[in-house]
Amino acid sequence: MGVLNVTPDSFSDGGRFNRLDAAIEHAREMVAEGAAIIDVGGESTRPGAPDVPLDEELGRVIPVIEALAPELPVPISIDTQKPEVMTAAVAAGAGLINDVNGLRAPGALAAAAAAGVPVCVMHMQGNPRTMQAAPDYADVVAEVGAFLAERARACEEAGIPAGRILLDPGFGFGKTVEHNVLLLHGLGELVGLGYPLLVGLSRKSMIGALLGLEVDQRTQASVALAVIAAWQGAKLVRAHDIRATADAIAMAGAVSGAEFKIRE
Ligand code: 7PJ
Repeated sequence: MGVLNVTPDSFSDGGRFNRLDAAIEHAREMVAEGAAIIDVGGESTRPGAPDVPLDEELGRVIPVIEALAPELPVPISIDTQKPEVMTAAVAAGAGLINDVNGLRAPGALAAAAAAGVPVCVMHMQGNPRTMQAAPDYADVVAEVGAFLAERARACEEAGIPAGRILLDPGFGFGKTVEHNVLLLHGLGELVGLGYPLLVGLSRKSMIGALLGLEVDQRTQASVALAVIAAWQGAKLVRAHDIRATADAIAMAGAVSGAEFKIRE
């Protein structure tokens, strides 16, 4: 899943792709490099980011989705927490709803169910403004797992079929570096919930904290984290550096496939 930020303030590409032409060009490039989904987001969720008004978010994402949907050979996903944006984005051609808030906003579950597309529900402790102040867990893997199981149940009760639900542990969303590391180490437990897992580790601050690298220096470490996640069973990896990530997880897939064949 290639990240297409259309925010003026997104932390990892500095808002370079906020203009329509540049956004379309970047999406094409990511598809050419191996992206299977393009994730369009108009609401920065970096720690401390201000809330984006509905009209402004719609104005950022809808023109991009309308331009991309007819020409891209892959589905477009909409990264939003707002039910109105989910509905409008799917009407404009988006084929997946990606909500870092786990469809917890009033009306989000109903909007996603009515849209009739797959959803990704992510775990976050707190909200983007405050989440990094004091993340706290007794057992991060168990607590994130329980939350995701509850959200999957809520989705199914709202009428979203199990086969259209993806889960995401939400790396960096209300988690310390240690929480993120423990969560990735224990990812197999979340795979066991029985829904495909999506992970987003690309360029995240845990890499900065562990290696002392700036955002534009985190490609190699991001690729390593993507492989670790894929090796443990994650089905989708959200990333900025597509060629490197796609090649690396293809290698992980080739080797895990070989193991499967030998056992047969
Ligand atoms: C994620 C996301 C993630 C999902 C962002 C960033 C922050 N959606 N949107 N998972 N992260 N599903 O890219 O660093 O981890 S925005």
